[in-house]
Amino acid sequence: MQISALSMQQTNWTVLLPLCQRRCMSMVVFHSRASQGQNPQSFFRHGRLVAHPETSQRYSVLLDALNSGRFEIRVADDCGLDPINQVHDHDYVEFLSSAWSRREELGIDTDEMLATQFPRRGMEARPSGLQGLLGFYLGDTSTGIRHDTWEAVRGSVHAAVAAADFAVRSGGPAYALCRPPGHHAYAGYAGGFCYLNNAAIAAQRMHSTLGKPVAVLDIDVHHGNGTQGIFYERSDILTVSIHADTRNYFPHYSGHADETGAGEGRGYNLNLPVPHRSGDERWLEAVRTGFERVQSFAPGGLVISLGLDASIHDPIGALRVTTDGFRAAGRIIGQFAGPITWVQEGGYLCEELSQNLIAVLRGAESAKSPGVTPIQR
Ligand code: Q9C
Ligand code: ZN
Repeated sequence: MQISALSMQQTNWTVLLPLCQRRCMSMVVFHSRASQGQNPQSFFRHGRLVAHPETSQRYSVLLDALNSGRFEIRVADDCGLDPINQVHDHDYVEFLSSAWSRREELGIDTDEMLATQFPRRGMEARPSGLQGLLGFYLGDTSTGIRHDTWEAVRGSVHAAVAAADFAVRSGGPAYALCRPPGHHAYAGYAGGFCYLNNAAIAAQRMHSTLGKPVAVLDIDVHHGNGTQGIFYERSDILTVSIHADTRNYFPHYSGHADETGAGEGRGYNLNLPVPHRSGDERWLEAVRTGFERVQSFAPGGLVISLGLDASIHDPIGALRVTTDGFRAAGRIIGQFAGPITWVQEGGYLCEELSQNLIAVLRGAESAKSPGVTPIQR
């Protein structure tokens, strides 16, 4: 009798738990068709002109993977310019939205406008001419302006904001298939394939809708320098970045452990650089450390800058993370008890790109948050 009572109890739990997880912890995906646009042609790698890695094929490949994985997929609504203006400088937004229409000022016929001069320290004047403005607002040569750049980067923001709003409303996780990526974009300029900082915009959005502190955890292989810069003097949005050591790696001029925030924000930025060629073990140790900092901050919501370019197979990566490593990272992060907005950052075409995305998202879905019992949620 006792034995059958016990087995009844166990049967109930094993039935209830997966049901509840499916209802509460399954990921909803948001994207915009505008991510099909903006196909940059020029990319200088070590001074040589090569094919640009940040193409719309990334969007198709990732969307196909999510479709095959039977995720719930929704097209994001247009959230307008307000969420962008909450994070970015108005003069920069004005430049991005109007630069293509001014192209004739360059006096050449072109399908892509690139910067060729960049202001250095001590050169503070804002020029009025278009060529000067390109150098003023585009941080490097990887971020050209094309006919559909503005539309594509806005679409990326729509996905991020729709996902952030869904996560806050449902209390669960949402994934934004943002493309172009965003985490290298500062308040006032583009860089590293990024124009508008989707993750920062999502974090600011969650901050306003929740009325609580928010954390950003960045696991892209590159330092999330734009996100760090945007929130550097704030204590209500924590920024944590795990990335390949930047002493000899993009973005080159930031990403070190001694960058801890300034003013009010002192102590609210954490950089966890890892040595080049690090594999799962070393990387996951940093992910755990970063996640522990997030938990100790006790935010109301969490944004993940999800780069997949820490992969051992990434064409421009510097680390050696495997598909199992990504799944394990998902399981760590999925323990967070509040709303999570996953924002796609880097991760470039390679055979394993799709499976790494599915692994991290499934890992997160399968994680049990210790503070939340199935019956409460
Ligand atoms: N010779 C993201 O993953 N590499 N951006 C520049 C210049 C830029 C990566 C190399 C890498 C940017 C979102
Ligand atoms: Zn990256």
